[in-house]
Amino acid sequence: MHQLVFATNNEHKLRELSEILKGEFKLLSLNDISCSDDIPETGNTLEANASQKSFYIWDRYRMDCFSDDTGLEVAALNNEPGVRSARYAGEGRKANDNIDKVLAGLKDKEDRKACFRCVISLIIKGKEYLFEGRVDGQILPERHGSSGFGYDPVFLPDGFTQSFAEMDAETKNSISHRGRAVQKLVRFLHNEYPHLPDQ
Ligand code: ITT
Repeated sequence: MHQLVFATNNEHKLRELSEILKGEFKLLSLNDISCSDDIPETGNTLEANASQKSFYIWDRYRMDCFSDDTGLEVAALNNEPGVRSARYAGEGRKANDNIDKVLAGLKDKEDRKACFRCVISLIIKGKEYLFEGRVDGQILPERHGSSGFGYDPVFLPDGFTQSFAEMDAETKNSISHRGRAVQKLVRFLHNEYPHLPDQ
């Protein structure tokens, strides 16, 4: 089975993608390749950050790899937190603080529309390909559920009655921003690189 390094320091993402890609690719974590660096993310867009993370690995390890950068975009907050989603409440703050800041910003606002956008940068044999996935929904007035991570407890995807944090992993992955971007990546690899060598 072909190996792909997933350039992320986020264990939740790693778990999600191991589940989605099982049977398709052997996923290697940064730990598996003995990389303990905190990979920089200094771009102003999801695309730039995803690229930066993938090339960080390609430049140093010359291994096929991918990374994703994800943002929650809330319409009434001028599409914030966006590219700053991980650090919305400040450097080193927790997901709970980020959620509190979004909820505070939406207090008294009627429009609670939001979306998650995920951009994946894939590098195969040194060439980069980008894939995007998006899911639209609403920010709930309070937290619901305890699965998932990040903003999941306050995100209600359109057409569903459960927040991402109330869904089982399979349901979230089938409709989520990351799940959709990964489906594109898998389709692309099957079509364009059907004979990647086993490693
Ligand atoms: P890496 O860059 O190491 O992959 P990160 O946690 O910094 O990990 P991102 O910059 O892509 O990841 O994500 C920004 C934040 O957006 C992340 O920390 C979460 O709080 C949130 N987030 C990302 N994906 C999410 C999801 O599927 N559900 C809920 N929140 C999510």
